[in-house]
Amino acid sequence: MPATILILNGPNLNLLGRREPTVYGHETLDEIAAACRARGEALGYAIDFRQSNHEGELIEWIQTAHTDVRGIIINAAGYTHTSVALADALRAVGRPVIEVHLSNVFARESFRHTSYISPIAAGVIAGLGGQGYGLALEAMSRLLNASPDPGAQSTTP
Ligand code: CA2
Repeated sequence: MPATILILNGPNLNLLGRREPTVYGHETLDEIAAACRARGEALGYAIDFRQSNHEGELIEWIQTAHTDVRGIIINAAGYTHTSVALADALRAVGRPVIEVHLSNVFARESFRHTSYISPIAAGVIAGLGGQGYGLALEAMSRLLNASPDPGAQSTTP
């Protein structure tokens, strides 16, 4: 079974493509998920792509990330700027994290310039729309290749 990259999406991202296209574009979350699965397969990873409007559900998914989850890509949406609890869960799970935002949060209201997740993230991608997820997958794959899974069987005799 291929190793898994968990991609988490926070509140209201289920509305993508249907509301506020001038801010968030025309692509739906299902379309982004399909592109991520294809890119993940090409990179040799299974993609577990999820969205929730509930902080506790996101935290439970992080806490129960299976041992085959090697890395986490997250667009925590509004919780990015508010949730110490989500950041604590990401820190505790001990997997590399890459933070993604569709919009350039630094060109928007000042409350979006603060992220509780950035200090624990290996990197942050913002402002590139749905393609940010694909770029995050490429970066995660490189990160994981640079630090192989300690639990993996060695093929060297
Ligand atoms: O740019 C991003 O990806 C954000 O994470 C999106 C969040 C926002 O609170 C962050 O500051 C930046 C908002 C997600 C709401 O998504 C919608 C999509 C379509 C219509 C309405 C909301």
